Amino acid sequence: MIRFAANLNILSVVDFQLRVITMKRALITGITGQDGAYLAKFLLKKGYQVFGTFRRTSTPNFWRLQEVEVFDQVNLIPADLIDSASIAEAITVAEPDEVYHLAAQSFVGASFEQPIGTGNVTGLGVTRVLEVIRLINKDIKFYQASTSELYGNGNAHPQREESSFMPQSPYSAAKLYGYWITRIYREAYDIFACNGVLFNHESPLRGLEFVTRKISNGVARIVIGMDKTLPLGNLKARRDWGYAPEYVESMWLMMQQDTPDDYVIATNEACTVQEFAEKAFEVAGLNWEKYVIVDKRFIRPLDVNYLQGDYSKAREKLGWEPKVKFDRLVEIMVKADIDRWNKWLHGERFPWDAPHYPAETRILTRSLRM
Ligand code: NAP
Ligand code: G4F
Repeated sequence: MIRFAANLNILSVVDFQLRVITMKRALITGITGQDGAYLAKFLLKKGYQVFGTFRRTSTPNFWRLQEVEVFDQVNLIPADLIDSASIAEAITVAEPDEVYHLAAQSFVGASFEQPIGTGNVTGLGVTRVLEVIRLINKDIKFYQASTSELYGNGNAHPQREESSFMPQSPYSAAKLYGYWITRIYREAYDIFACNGVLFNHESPLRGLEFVTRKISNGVARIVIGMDKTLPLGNLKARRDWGYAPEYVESMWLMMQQDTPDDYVIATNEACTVQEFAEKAFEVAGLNWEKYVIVDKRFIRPLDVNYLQGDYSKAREKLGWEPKVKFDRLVEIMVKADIDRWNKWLHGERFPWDAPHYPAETRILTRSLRM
């Protein structure tokens, strides 16, 4: 089927026809999140027509798409993971070749406060998407955003694809269900469905409640004199921290293979939260010990102690390799937040202070309402 694509650079009629016929269509659930924004940018560069689901919010939430400068190139479809009909609508409207399922209640801390909601969205939400694919078009490829949290505390490290799972939170229990339902749909219905078991990946687009961004933003606020301390929880937790823009490439690579499979994506290096704080304050020329305090409100009822991923399979089969390592990652994040706060001091808005739904918002539904 020839599909119309609004963002084509048309050089000639032949070129137009070739490109329109071959242009792949991707649907990203959770396009407003950290990974969603980077993946949208990545896929647009690859020549995809990109569709993404978003939730209606009282304040617009498109700042990440604006920050990576793709907002006017993506097509947005309203959908919520607790609403199967809206997922069916999104897949019907987008007619995707590939679905990247990134949407989730993704904050482990919040999953202890809302365990049932997290199970519904982060767990059952996966089945809702897979069911629509099974019923509408089994040729659609499916990527599930699985997580290193699945490993919990039950393993030696580094963890690899065959390591056992021992979830330690309602979030990771829900993700474990998502992991297995993905494999079950692959085997039962022959759907191209794969799990990317991604270890922590961070960036200046990371949500403020996650520890890395909380630290980089906290350092920036201390630098400009807004705060005097940075309260944190478990400083001893070890994570394998990578750079989000590189991790989204692995998602695409998994979807281009001849057969669907599951892959660990990581850096194979692990550092503690304390080491992240030490390095972050060092980037700003400060000594962390003067500012970091432990506040028990940020200590979880259960926590994962040590995550370090062995990405050998991804390197061998996908040719994927991380380039940005720990020190550089911390530097990128701290410098970005200091830059944002300095701009704010000079009267500029923060990127997330989007004032209204911009006029160029391309919202699609079958019963177009705008
Ligand atoms: P994120 O920034 O928190 O983005 C989550 C996305 O899900 C947002 O677009 C959010 O929409 C959407 N969402 C939440 N609840 C929803 C619902 N009920 N219906 C529809 N959409 C909903 O997360 P991320 O860091 O980009 O991570 C992407 C995925 O990878 C998540 O599934 C996460 O669990 C998983 N993962 C992340 C990491 C990591 O280190 N970043 C590692 C392993 C796995 P709003 O913007 O409206 O909130
Ligand atoms: O930054 P975090 O909240 O990330 P966490 O729990 O590792 O989860 C992230 O990575 C997972 C992949 O492994 C994803 F699946 C998940 O969606 C999410 O993206 O916490 C990291 C560590 C934890 O051990 C936490 O207890 O930092 C510790 N920590 C210490 N003080 C803190 C704080 N975490 C937060 N959020 N805030 C603190 O003040």
